Amino acid sequence: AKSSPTLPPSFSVHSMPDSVAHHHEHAVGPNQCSSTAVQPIAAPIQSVWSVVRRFDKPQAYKHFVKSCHVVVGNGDVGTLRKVYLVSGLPAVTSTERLEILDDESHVLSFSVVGGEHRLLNYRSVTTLHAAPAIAGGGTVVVESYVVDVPPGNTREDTRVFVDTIVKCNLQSLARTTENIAK
Ligand code: A9S
Repeated sequence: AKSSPTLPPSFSVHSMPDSVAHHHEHAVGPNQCSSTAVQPIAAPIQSVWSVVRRFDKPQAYKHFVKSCHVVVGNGDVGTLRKVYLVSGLPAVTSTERLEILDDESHVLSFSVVGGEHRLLNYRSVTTLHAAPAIAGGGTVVVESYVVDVPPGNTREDTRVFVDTIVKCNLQSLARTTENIAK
């Protein structure tokens, strides 16, 4: 079953071309959950993209990442990275595969394919949208995901947990790229 992304009314899927919007429509299984976060950033789309597109360097803005190294590949689709997480999380490592890298449409997607953590079958899609109305020649970032609900957890708990991480990452991306732009 395909479900429509849930976007705030301020930025709907109708604000993006169909060619991009379809990336945020996930097939959500009965034991999975899915959500979408939107982050406005006061920096040009090329500055934001230059950070997001670096699949080999998620620690540039993801503060839960301690270190990362590429296992296979050179940054193209199919590249595998192994991420080491900071302590204090219910996770140690995560192995992730680059699924989409589109420099023209500003789309990046990765999936979690292994590691020591509880987020099985995690897949996210991040898209960037030029938003000239934002001061600083802005960008709107849309990130959606789908993931299995871990045994013993509710769909709601899982969504809150993952939403919190995704929102932290996007706020950090905003701070990082707004500083680059200055
Ligand atoms: O890295 C991302 O873009 C998004 C998420 C939700 C990452 C989650 C995570 O890396 C932790 C932060 C360590 C939480 C994984 C794969 C598992 C967790 O439990």
